[in-house]
Amino acid sequence: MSHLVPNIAQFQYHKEELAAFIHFGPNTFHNVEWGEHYGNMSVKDVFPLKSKVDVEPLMATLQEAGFKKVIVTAKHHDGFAIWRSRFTDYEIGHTDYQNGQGDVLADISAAATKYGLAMGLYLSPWDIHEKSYGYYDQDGNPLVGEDGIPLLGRTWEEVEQLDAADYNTFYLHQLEEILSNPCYGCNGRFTEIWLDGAKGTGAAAQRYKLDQWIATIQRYQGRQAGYDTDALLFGAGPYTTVRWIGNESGFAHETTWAPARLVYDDSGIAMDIDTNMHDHYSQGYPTGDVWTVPEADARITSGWFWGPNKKRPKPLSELTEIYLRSVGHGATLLLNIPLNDQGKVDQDILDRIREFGCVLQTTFTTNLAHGAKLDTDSSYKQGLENLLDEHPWTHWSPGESETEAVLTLDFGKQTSFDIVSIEEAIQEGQKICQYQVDISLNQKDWYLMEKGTTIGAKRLIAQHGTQARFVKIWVKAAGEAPCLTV
Ligand code: FUL
Repeated sequence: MSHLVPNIAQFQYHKEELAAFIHFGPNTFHNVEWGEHYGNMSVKDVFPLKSKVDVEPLMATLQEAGFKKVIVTAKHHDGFAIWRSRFTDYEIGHTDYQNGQGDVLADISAAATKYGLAMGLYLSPWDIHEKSYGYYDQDGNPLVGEDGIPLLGRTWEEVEQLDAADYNTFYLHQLEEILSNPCYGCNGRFTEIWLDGAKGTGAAAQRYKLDQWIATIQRYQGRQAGYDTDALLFGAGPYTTVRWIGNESGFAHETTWAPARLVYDDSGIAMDIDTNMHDHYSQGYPTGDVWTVPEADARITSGWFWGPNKKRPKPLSELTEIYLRSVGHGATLLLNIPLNDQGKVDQDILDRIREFGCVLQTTFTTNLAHGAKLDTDSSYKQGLENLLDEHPWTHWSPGESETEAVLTLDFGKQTSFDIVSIEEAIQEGQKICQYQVDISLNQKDWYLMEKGTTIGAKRLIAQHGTQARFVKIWVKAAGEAPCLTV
């Protein structure tokens, strides 16, 4: 049976687990959170920072805490470009930032490169400021209604011909401007592109030519450009390889599958993906057509952007809960860290990131399984050591016809631990649909620690100060052998 498996870039992202978002732009200076048009305000007032951003402390802290990537809002919905864009005046070169000579995206890129953090690009498709957004004729009359349907019974071809300025071309130019410039990205590379689908109600209708955008992205950042992998794509319709988890709290559902299904139009063309979204969770499907990394985005403060009343970092306990319910539910965690109006990160936020990293390191540095005796009830015991070698590519599964497996760990004496971590060898596909973990002091009386459904890239079962000598892990895959790794 052949399986849907992640591509190398997806596999790596699953294993990296942690990425940081950086939201920074006009909203940072005006205590605004979302979708603002700054009206007639001069561009110098829209973005008033004069001195260079100071982001090296952030990169150093993230790197030390175990984060592997930063995704930066080069342009948010307000349309302001934090890089030097020659396609608009609404950009950093028209402000007093470093006397009009500076470039925030280049500064952030240099700092990320220095600390070896990969970079992702957030370039909002919805652009409130750009005049070409939407469809208008030479005289400024709308060609498409707010419902997205062409007015006066025109066809889309007619609308596009009459459209005075084409937004898709504008967006493509900006994309190309960033992706072709080696000053942007980590050593000139972006490994993930975030095509945010958010758009305000009442905003002009605009169709996005995803095919063209994606071809451009991969031409500069994918295998075509000589890299080993294509760039990961968020919000890219049928091309999506990283999917939204369905909420902004950083929580993946208890049952989270990586596969999603393609959605076709009447002529059989794939238009989008169906991620099985219910009640603010995209759960994915046990079988599907496309592997998608479930990415749980969350905020370290209460907002995406910094502001005087939204700058307090969440308590450590909340961050660890987010980690357990994102990474521990088979997703990756994309945690937002806002830059403040001085172009740096508040010290108490930096401290919280550091504490978070320390908790992760102290929790996971000692793998008690290393000193334990590992056994299975399966007749196929060969390769069990692969579950202890810390190597993500090696794995173990029971005999081919066995759809269930029981693993037992014996620590030799009563032992205290906090977390049981189970990983599926997702390079063979995601198959496990049920698990149960029991603990015992004597191998006769067993106590249920937890039972549930999916494992995926990682399942974390946390219970502070658990005391046991034996741990029994039972997993079941649908119709075939489960495959585990560490
Ligand atoms: C959303 C946006 O509307 C928010 O402002 C933020 O950027 C978040 C990460 O994505 O769709």
